[in-house]
Amino acid sequence: MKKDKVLVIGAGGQIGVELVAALRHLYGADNVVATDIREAHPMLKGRGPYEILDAMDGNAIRAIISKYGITQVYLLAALLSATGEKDPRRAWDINMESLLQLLDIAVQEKLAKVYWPSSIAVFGPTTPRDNTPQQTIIEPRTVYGISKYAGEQWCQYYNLRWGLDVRSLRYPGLISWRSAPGGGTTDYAVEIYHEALKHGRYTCFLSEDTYLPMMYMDDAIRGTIELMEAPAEKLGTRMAYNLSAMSFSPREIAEAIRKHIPDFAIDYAPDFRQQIANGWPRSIDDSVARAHWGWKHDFDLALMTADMLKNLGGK
Ligand code: AKB
Repeated sequence: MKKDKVLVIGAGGQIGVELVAALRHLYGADNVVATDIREAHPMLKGRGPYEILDAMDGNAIRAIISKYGITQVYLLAALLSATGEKDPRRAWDINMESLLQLLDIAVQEKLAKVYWPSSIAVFGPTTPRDNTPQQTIIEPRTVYGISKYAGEQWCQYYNLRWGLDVRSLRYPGLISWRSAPGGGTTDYAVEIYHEALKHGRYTCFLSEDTYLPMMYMDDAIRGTIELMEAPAEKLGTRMAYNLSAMSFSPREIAEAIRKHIPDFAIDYAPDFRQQIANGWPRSIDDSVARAHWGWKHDFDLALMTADMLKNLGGK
């Protein structure tokens, strides 16, 4: 078993609950401290150390690092694209303040590694939308995207200036059955499975031909840990890596679900999230991650759909 002591901030969210489980498997339950601003998520209760923590409270972060002898931190707390547009200043404050606090603490406390997620939301309508490359025009139009792009540059700055080993991925929409997403534009791709099983129908808040890059949570968790385990000399960029698995539209995911639930019905009522999606890539070129540290996805739409429906209690 590995020696590090790991802190996960924002552990109660969609990625956190699954990442904590994977990290506890790798490092041992007692060596992974899960924290969130809320009471423990049921998947985190009684399974290892848990603390209530506000990601913007630097003193509280420092206290937990010293209490547990933390060597690595994953900072997952954030407001996502749709929630962010409802309160842009709050999204900026939460997303940036939590990162800047942690970067300073990481340098002062000489942490071995920091992980901070970025997103395809860094891209905007002026970015090439198909096979979006690692380096391209980046002019985000959501406050979430602006904060993620600024954060990427802060991560690179701390690496270049202070030698901090900080790593990051630009996640596409993430689809999971153990944990629910909250406040994203890609959330429809999780809701649709729940509604298909519960009601046999779903009203989608994006239009039928809106293609977005997506990934099954199993791949995302494995990719995150593989990036963190990769030898530092393999990482040719300290901006976040493009990461990709599949791209599909609401119409295509509905067709995949109909292979298991033939009378599943979908209709479309696009709302403000349509405009966010219209500014994002349709597909992502992640060849740099594949070349630098060997990234490879396992799940496509068909495999993911079968696994989602099986685990959510369907066929
Ligand atoms: C969102 O939709 O805001 C997130 C993301 C793509 O980062 N899922």
